Amino acid sequence: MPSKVLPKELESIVERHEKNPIISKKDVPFACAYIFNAGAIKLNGKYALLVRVEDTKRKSHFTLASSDNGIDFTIPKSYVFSPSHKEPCERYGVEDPRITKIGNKLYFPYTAHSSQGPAVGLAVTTNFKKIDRLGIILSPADKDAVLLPEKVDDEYVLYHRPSSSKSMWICYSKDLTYWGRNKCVMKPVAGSWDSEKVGAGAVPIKTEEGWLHIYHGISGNVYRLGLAMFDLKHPSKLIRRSENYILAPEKDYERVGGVNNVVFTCGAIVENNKDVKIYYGAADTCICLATTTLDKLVDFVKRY
Ligand code: BMA
Repeated sequence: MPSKVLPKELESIVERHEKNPIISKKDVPFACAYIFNAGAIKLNGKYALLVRVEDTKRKSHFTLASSDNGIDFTIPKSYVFSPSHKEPCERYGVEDPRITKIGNKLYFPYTAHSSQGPAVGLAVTTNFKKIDRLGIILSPADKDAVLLPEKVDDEYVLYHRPSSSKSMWICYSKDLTYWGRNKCVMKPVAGSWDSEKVGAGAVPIKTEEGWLHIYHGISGNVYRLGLAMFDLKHPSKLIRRSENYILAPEKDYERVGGVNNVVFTCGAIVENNKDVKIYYGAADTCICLATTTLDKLVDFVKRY
């Protein structure tokens, strides 16, 4: 039997914003090389992006872009978070923050880089004015960590990718410091768009059907985005996974840059009317916006 075709209208269930890239180097009021992969959060009606800025020494820091409409962002003249001189694991920079709100706290795991390889650091804030470091929570080589927005059975839940495994793993903690019960939850699929590595993307979105992940997959050095659904009560249980990707590098700004052929997300925002804004780094050079609806994403992961 021939394979099922993907209907034409589903080729683009996410729509690129006409102003893409919505943030690029020209919008940054200080010298930098690139601005990309951003954690995203909407607080009191305002949008905030914790964006990775690579300086001209090739070290990444975070700055905080803010916006009233989620499209036009302003960037302050300073970093909000930089590699700590006291932390050997951050010698080469801090990268790819993913912001999760739990209660009134904003937690952001990030990738810390050093000669040891990537490791996972965790920080917490309420308003980004004062940020507390909770330290390196996963030793090298590990990255692509994202915290679930709710505790499950009174434990925090973190998805991550140990570099040796190329797969997405889960671990749990009662105090955000000590993490355990590691388990592999989603592997690359041979011959597919995510055949080489898979890792977390945006903070998982709670739906009636489960935790919806917009994750990244790599194949042939091309980074694309796809969907997976995990069980609400047992977040280690993969229920569904889209065979088709939802976003791939096609536009010039996604195909050519610091690293070619990359679309990579660290954050999406679900509006009250269930519209979804996916913020993504393009070609490790700039920040773009793609929009869709939660219904479309859930339907897609169930059927395609
Ligand atoms: C991943 C991460 C991302 C980056 C991507 C493409 O491994 O390091 O920060 O956008 O590679 O270079």
